Amino acid sequence: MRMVSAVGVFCGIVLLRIPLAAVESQVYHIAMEGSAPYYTPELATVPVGNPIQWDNQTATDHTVTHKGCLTKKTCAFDSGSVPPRKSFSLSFLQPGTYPYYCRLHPLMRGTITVIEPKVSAGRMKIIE
Ligand SMILES: [Cu+2]
Repeated sequence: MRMVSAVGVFCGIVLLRIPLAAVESQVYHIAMEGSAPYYTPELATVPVGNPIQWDNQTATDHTVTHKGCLTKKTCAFDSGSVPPRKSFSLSFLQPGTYPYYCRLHPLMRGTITVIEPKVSAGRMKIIE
């Protein structure tokens, strides 16, 4: 009986570790929608290194354009037109706050905040 319990506890630990590893590299999805707030979530916080993907769930084209691309400062990303049912992905952004909008519909606005790995490292310490 003791052997069975020990195996059960061991398997439990292994199973807990698999989902944690999956969360680390998880794609962060932002939906493009036809009504406010248009980009859902409108304010997104993503740990550095996590890919970010915008999914166009509407019937028209949209863009994901960093504000700096229009102000001629740093242009961190500009998707170009993303057709219906298509996506735009970013694999890496430096930590910082990135306001963005749709070139075709300037009312569509969102903000991505990419945070330092310290935050997720802190979470790992609590779990272990
Ligand atoms: Cu749009």
